[in-house]
Amino acid sequence: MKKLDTTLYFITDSTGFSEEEFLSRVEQALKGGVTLVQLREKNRTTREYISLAEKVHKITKRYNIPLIIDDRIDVAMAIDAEGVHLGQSDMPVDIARRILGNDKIIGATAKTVPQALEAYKNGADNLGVGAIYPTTTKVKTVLTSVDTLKDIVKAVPIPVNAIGGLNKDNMYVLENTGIAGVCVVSAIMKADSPQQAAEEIKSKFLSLK
Ligand code: TZP
Ligand code: MG
Repeated sequence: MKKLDTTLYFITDSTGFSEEEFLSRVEQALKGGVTLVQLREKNRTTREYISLAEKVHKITKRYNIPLIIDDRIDVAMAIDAEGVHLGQSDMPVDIARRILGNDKIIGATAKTVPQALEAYKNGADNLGVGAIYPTTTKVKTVLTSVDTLKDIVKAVPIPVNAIGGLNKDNMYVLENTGIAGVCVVSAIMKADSPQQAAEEIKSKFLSLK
């Protein structure tokens, strides 16, 4: 059975942290109540990605939280992660679904209603939509309006998460959008206390729902 609670979807970024500090921050975020973790690594060799993914997976399993691997279905399969997240330039969702089977979580990025419908029809379990605000995290993205976010939520029956520049103080724009949750990188990753940041963002989001 796929367990999918995307209320507080924490996407990691190890840039600038020692491995020890990085893993500690991931664990603090889990203590703070994140409901899904995505390992997102853009500058590692396959071997390094697998090695780090194994370490993160050991931690997420202790908290019974699914681990999603960004971009790379080979890395996800290598460590038996719970799922993958695929962007518009990554492996197409239908092909990934054929390879991974029905038990794995496949998330997709969508910035428009047609992209969302295509991902859903091809077997995506959940969508990430954004960037809602400009982001300091290294990513090639454009802004997505809150209106488009609402249209996407109406168009597909799967959980939709907002992403991009979100923190506890600017999430109010997501009120009445119908989203299932928020995706956050730096507001947790770079917080003085990732645990407290996760707690605050989660309760803020739940208060908007
Ligand atoms: N896709 C759209 S924005 C983004 C991704 C991966 C990064 C979001 O990072 P942050 O730090 O929460 O703005
Ligand atoms: Mg990607």
